[in-house]
Amino acid sequence: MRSQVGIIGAGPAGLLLGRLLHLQGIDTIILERRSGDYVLSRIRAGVLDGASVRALDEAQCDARLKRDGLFHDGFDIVAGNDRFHIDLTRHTGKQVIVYGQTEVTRDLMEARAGDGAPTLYEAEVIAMEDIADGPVRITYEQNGQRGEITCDYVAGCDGFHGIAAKQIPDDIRRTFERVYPFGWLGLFADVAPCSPELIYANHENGFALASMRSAKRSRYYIQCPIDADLNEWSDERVWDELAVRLGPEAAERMQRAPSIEKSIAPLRSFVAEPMRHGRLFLAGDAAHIVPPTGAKGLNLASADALVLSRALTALIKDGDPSLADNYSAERLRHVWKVERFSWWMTSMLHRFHDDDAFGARVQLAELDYLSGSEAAQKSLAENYVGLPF
Ligand code: RFL
Ligand code: PHB
Repeated sequence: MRSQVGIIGAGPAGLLLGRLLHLQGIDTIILERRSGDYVLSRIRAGVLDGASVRALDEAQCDARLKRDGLFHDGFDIVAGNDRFHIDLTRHTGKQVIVYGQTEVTRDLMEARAGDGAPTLYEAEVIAMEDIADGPVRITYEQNGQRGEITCDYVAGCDGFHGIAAKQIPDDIRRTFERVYPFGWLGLFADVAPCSPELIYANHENGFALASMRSAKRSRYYIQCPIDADLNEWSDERVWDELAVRLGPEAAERMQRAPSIEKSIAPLRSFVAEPMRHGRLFLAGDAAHIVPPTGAKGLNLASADALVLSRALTALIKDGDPSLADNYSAERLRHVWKVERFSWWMTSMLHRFHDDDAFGARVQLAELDYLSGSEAAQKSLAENYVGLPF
C-alpha cells in the first residue's frame, strides 16, 4: 500500500491531522494498534481550549461540539476555607468548552469514515525505514500478519508509549522529564455536577477536582499515592474524600452514585526534542506530556495537528519546505509555555512531600496571592483558555 502521509495512531492528534489533510486533498493511511471501540472507550480529557475549538472548526467537525458542549466562563479554586472564582471571560473575552475527548474522537472517526479514508485498526507499527530520505517504509502487524506501507512522510501521533519518537537517533533526540510523586484517581458517575463550573481544590489531604461531561454526568478526581491500589478505594471512600477536599458548599450539593468508571493515572511532564527528523514529524503525546491539572494535553495535540497539517500541505502541494522546516521550533516554543503552566498549576494545587514545610508555606502564599490579585488571575486565565500559537 502507498500513501502520501502515513499516520501512526488514531487518537485525537492522528485523527485530526488525517481529516485536515483530507480536506486539502492529501491522502493518508492511519495505523492504530487498538480496535476502534477500545480507542473510544478510553476516558480522558474533558476541557477544550481555543486550540481544539479552532482545529475542530477547520476540520469541519464542530457541529456536535457546538450543540452539546458546555460553554464555561470560569472555574472555582478552593484553598483551605477559601473559595474564589477565576473569571476566564472577564479576563480574556474567551470561554472553554467541556466536551469529552471520547466525543471528539467519535466525531473525527465518523468524519473519516465519511471521507472514505483508510484506517487500519488492530495494526501495530513495529518498524520504520528510511525516515531520513524517504520514501518511508512502515512495517506493521495485523492479525498475526505483516504488512507494509510506503509513504512520503510519516506523522508519529502514537502517544507516550509509541514507537515513532524512538526512531530519532539517540545523538539527536533529547528528552526532559518530571515525574510527580502522586497520581489521580478518577471517577465517573451518572449524577448532576455539584457546581455549574469546575472546582479545583487544594486540601491538606491532597488535590481534588470536580468536573463533568453533561448535566447528568459528573467526573471527579482526587490526588492519590502513586502506588495506590484501586481495590482499597471503594466508591464510598472516594466520595468521602471528595466531600472533605472540595469543601462544605460542594459537599452539600454533591450527589453520590455507584461509579461507572474508576481508574488511576500517573502524572508526568515530558518533552522530546526535536519534533521532526527527516520525513518523520511528531505530534501530540508522542512528543510531550503534561500533567492534567491545566487541562492541556488534548489541546496541545490539537495545536500540533493544526500546525503540522499546514506544514505538510505547503510541502506536498506547493513544494514549499519553510513551514515544515520551522515545525519543531515553532511548536516547541508553544509546548514549553504550556509545560510551564501545567507544572505550575500542578505545583500550586497538590500536596507534595510532608517534610517540606517551606514548600507548603510558599504554596499557601501562592494561593493567597492568586485569590487577591487581578493580575495573577488574568495570567492564569490567559493560559487556561489557551495561549496564541
Ligand atoms: P493518544 O490519545 O494516546 O493516541 C495515540 C494512539 O496511538 C496508538 N499507538 C499505536 N498505533 C499503532 N502502532 C503503534 N506502535 C502504536 N503505539 C501507540 C495508541 O493505541 C493510541 O490510540 O495520543 P494523542 O492523539 O497525542 O492525544 C493526546 C491526548 O489523548 C492526551 O494528551 C489527553 O487525554 C490528556 N488529558 C487531558 N487533555 C486535555 O487537553 N484536557 C483535559 O482535561 C485532559 N484530562 C488527560 C486528562 C489525560 C488523562 N490521562 C488518562 C493521562 C485526564 C486524564 C486522567
Ligand atoms: C476532566 O473533566 O476530565 C478534566 C477537567 C479538567 C482537568 C483535567 C481533567 O484539568
